[in-house]
Amino acid sequence: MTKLSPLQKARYQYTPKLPKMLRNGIAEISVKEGEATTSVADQEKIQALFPNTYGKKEIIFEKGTNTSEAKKHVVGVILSGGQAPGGHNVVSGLYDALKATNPENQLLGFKNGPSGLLDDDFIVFDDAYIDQFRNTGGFDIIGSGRTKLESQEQFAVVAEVCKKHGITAVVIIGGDDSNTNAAVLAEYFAQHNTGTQVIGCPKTIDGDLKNEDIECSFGFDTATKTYAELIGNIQRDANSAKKYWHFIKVMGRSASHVALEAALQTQPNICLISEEVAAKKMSLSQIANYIADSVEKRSEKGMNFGVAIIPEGVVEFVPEFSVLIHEINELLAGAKAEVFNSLPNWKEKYLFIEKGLTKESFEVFSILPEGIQQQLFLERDPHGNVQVSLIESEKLFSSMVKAILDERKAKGTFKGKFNALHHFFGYEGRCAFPSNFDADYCYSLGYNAFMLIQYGYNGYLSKVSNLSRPADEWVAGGMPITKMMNIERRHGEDKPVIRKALVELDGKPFKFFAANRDVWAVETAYTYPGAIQYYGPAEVCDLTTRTLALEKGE
Ligand code: FBP
Repeated sequence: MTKLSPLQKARYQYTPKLPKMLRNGIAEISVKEGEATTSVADQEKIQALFPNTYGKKEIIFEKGTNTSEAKKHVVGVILSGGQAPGGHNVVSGLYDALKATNPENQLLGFKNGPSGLLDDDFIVFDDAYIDQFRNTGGFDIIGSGRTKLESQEQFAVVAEVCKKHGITAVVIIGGDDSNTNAAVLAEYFAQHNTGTQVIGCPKTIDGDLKNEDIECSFGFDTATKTYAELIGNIQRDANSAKKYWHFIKVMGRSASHVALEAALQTQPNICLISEEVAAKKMSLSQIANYIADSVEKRSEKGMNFGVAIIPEGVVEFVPEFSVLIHEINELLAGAKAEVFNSLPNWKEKYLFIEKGLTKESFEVFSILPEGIQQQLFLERDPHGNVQVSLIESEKLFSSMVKAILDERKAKGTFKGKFNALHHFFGYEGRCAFPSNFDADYCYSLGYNAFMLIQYGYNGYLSKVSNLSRPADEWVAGGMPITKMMNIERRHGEDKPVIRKALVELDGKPFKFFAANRDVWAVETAYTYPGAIQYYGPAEVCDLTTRTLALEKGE
């Protein structure tokens, strides 16, 4: 038997907090239906694509007599996509509600993400198994995966698997893509009268699955607190040693919510926000000059150190860089990749690139450090495209800043020192022990998901809101997934998808940051959030993110 750490033992004993209306016992949870819904945009098209699940009503739960149909449920659950702290609590909340309703009910955990449903590979949960995972981080309870469930053929296989095991509902715990697919699967089940329901739960550390109904995706709270702790520690180190500039890339595949939240918690000298870079059409050298200005101003005050946060997806938001990536993808399309790869050395490859790119894109390419140039041609995905997320943008910007400062030094305008160190924080936060907020939120999402199943809803996202208030005041209910959808162009086709939430430049979190960052860029205004606290006063342990608090006007 593996020896448990004291915190692991203590977290097993933690009782997650439920919203008040879910605390009265299953027999006293009644449902209140609200207004019929419409999609956020493209209403006619979405309605035509989802004739059976479109326009359903928003619902909330309240104290009252449980009027749901008494029937035995066999529920299948999957974890989909990247890990996010709290996934285990969604499963344990779902399990507890399901067993509290009827001990005969069963929960099947399909392994390794959506592929588990296709391969009919699952375990049947029992108390002993679930108890090993309560309030712990990770998705190792059943594993996760990125297989997409989106074709009619796949849906037919899933329908067969559900029929074989008498599965009455499937719960999909995932991000915007996985929940989009959950909505399409729900429509398929309704259309084919399979009798199986589909319920989604909003997961992703990236924080980009949110809208007027979903206040935040789970995992964002814990992951950002973990990164903020590390960034705060680095800031202390920088301010102690006074000799390094730290360039810290943080996860967030495209949106910059993680970077922004980390900056709100730590007040670094620089934080790039990809959405702003795109809106202002900033070039790579504009960004590098912006950082170099901060380095120079701080050095004039004797501070040859600093911290810059770089969101993982930023380069894709730089217009000239996206054009360059597009041209590189074209340059190596099909057989041309073989020609390129057969060239004997980098010098010849470089000439090939020079000939193949437009003048403008070659100019951008030529200012990149050689390591990054080579990365653009080495790291390809299975479709032959550049994997932008693998680009070490923290190194890209620090070397561009160095080149600018060297020039300024030669001209005599920069007299300070610039030594850079690099970090990438992503995987460090995705499986942390969930904060009390995520432990409570996730357990509530799972518990609530079973209530939606019990009341017969299909194609709904488990919704828990009023999250900036204590859990007691949270509101539990459900929202049709189609309400969050619009039509977007994906791989050359119009597709119904849940709209991804990027950082809003007129939103309160960004505005607060923008109003303060000029001071942070020059002064040492660091704040130190410290490690996540699990035990102690609520104002230290149960608070959620600055983003949510600012969005709620608190
Ligand atoms: P999800 O959108 O699936 O939640 O994953 C987000 C994320 O954590 C990003 O922040 C990151 O870019 C990506 O996953 C990394 O993916 P992988 O785990 O496949 O390396």
